[in-house]
Amino acid sequence: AFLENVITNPTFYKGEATVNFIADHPELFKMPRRHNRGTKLLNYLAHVAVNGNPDVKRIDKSKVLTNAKVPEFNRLSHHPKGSKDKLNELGREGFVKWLKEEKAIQFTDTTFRDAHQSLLATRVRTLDMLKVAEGFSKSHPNIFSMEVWGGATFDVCMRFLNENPWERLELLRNAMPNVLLQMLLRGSNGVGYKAYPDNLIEKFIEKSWETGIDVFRIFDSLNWVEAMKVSIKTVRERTEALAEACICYTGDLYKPDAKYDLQYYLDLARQLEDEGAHIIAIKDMAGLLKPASATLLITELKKAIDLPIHLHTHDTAGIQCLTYQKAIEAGVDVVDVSLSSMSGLTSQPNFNSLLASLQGHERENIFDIKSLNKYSNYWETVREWYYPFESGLKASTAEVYEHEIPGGQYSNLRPQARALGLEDKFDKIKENYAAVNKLFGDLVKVTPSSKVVGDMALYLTSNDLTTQDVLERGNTLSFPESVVSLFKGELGQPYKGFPKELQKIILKGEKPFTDRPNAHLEPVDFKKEFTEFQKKFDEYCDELDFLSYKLYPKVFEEFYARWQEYGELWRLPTRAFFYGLKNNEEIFVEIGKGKAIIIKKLYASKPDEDGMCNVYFEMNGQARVIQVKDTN
Ligand code: 3PY
Ligand code: ZN
Repeated sequence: AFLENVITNPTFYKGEATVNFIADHPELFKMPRRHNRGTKLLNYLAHVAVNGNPDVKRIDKSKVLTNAKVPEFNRLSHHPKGSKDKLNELGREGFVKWLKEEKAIQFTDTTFRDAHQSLLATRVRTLDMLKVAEGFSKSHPNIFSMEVWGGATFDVCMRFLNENPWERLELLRNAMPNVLLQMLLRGSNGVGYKAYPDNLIEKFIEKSWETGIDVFRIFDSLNWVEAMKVSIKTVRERTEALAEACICYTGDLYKPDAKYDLQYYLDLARQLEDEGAHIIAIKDMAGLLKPASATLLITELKKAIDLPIHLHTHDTAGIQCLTYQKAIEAGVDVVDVSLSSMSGLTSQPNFNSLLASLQGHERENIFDIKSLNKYSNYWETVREWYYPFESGLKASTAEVYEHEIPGGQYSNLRPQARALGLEDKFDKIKENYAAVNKLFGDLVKVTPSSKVVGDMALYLTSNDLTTQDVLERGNTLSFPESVVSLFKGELGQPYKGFPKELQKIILKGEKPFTDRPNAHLEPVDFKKEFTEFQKKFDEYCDELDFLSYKLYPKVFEEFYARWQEYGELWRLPTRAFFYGLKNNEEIFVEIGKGKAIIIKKLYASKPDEDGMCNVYFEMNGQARVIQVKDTN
């Protein structure tokens, strides 16, 4: 995104540029600053050699991190036709009709998004996906879709991985042109934690589609349809992608006093169908949908609506393959899975095993399981490289039915607790999470509403408070900002409203609102603000960078500064990125198409009296020395 110029412009390279081309596109003729790529990477490696990667809180010296074997594939062959080709051929209506009529169960592979969001705090880097993306889509073109973007990946890419999320999407799109690429969109909260102006969401959807997204999975963290309308409409009217609208599943359908009962879900699905959804997703973000409930919910949904149904769950309790079995028998059209080594626990159910269990089933979909196992083995090795980000959960747990923490949040909650010095109180945090949910009137808990419940649980735990204390002396307490914002209405309206007394206690006289939070936000003046943005940053920053900035101003600013200093860090191998290089270790870095450099770290000197260290390298055989201040 920072680096487009005339050579990459399709009008130009197809020879279709006319005399006005230069006048119309002055931006393409400014030569970007491509030089210094190698030096910038050396700056980073020198920095990590002396100060470490700030995201890695503990290094286990005994870990042996081995090389991962990429399953073989033919780089010269064409991609076989896949689901993306089918969408192009049939158009949206035809595609939806095909999906409803197709007998074989369809699969979405979440390995590139939700699986690592839920197991490794969203830290999996673009390079590790890119190595297998082409081969996977060539070997398994009958995958329904690959979930590759959205959710927490956008934020984490910039904040922790120093990667441009748009570039990730572009690279994956090019590597997998034949299969549908899917993203998770938090409705009017975009890929963030708060409401954004409608026209920003519209532009974000348009650009996401242009960059490569085919399926938008849209949800609202309170199941509030009002907050999903703009997104569904935009996907329908401004793109050729599929709008997959979610009913988020929580609680237990079968409990006699369930707040969210069968009727609730059926009404919700009908409303989403009326709003123009192409597909309905059941988003079971915490993995609470039990097998019998799946049978009931899917059987009844099939009668209530005329759309394909896509089921998403997390295997936290360990029985979700059984739920899938029941769902498949009840007629669900697509289920979300991840490759074995990236499945289970707070992630999605195991793709490879589920396939094996369905062999001979009337809805079997034929995949080459041996090949899938090879991909799983690749990820098994790669996963080890990310060991500092493992959640620590060792086995599945029935406790999830009590706390209802979403899979994607669970892997983050422990590091959050650790950062607050509360790791030894993790059991209490989980208990408080459930208590807060009850206090708040039993909410749908998924980003960002789940974050608010989590913030409150951490707040109670660190201050040794109970929910009773909140009700009795809440007037004297100052609550986390996110809690106040929720009760003000800034994330929308929950089913059956907020508990009124509690709302008064939390807002302390401030008036809540009940209309859409976006209605209170100034629309973005794209023309004016984009010009200001380019002035502030760089004339090579494009519209996509501008969107990143509008969604996450501070995160983008810091990311941009690091990008200027260190360049394209996604190109570094993962072990080098997180842990730096050992003395005399050599790495090979592809810095552009067909262009590679070899970097060898020799050693780092001890700090001098000013704390400065010299780090000695060889780059393509030439000696280089980089000075870095030791800030430890
Ligand atoms: C997200 O919004 O990131 C989620 O994965 C919710 O489940
Ligand atoms: Zn999920």
